[in-house]
Amino acid sequence: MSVKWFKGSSNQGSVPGKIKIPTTDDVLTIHDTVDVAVSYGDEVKLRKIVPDNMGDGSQDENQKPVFKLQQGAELQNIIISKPGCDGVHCKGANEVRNVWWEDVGEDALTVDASDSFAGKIEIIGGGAWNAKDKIFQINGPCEIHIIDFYADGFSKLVRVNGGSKFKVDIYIESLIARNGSVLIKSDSPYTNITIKNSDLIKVGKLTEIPKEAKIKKTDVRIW
Ligand code: ADA
Ligand code: CA
Ligand code: CA
Repeated sequence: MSVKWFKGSSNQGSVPGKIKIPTTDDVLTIHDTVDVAVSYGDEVKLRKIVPDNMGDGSQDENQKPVFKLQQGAELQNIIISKPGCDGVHCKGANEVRNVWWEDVGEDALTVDASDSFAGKIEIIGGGAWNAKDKIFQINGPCEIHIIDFYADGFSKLVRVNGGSKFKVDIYIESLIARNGSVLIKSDSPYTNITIKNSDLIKVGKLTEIPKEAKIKKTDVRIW
């Protein structure tokens, strides 16, 4: 099928409806992490990736990532099938467009940076379902943009690695998030959050962040 972009947020004054994961007839089973140096995924056609023997999708931390994006690499038009394993790892300055997680494994996407600034990680379009814990796990300083995204079922949408104190800028626009506990959790006082034009449906809390962290929100609708 050709790709239909998901445009987040209702902006209609009513609760946005549920959306379903797209389907495709292009299905590929993989047995090891796909290491992406430059780019992976077709311009228009969606491909579903089925990870085999790479982890069981539980909370076990030793599962393989489905994709590893090297510095500057991009990923587009992908469905990551159950069991999800350790999702997508981003080394830095990555673009992740129209990527769908059918059933999030240990987590969906990790910013796999340590001490040095990982640049801007852009997640545009796509969605994730059924995360037992986290969707976006940030393990190093970066700027992360989450735009036109759909999330249904999570403990945290974004978690800055527990106990970390690095600088992180989190920009969220046109998100629909439903059935979650906390949208953003961080222990870093250098957390800077912007959230615009988004709908939160049955989400327990917007943030768990230190008092020094900054948050700016406009047009956030809580249902
Ligand atoms: C847990 C764990 C971290 C890291 C993270 C992840 O938070 O404590 O060390 O492994 O998960 O990246 O999944
Ligand atoms: Ca984890
Ligand atoms: Ca993980």
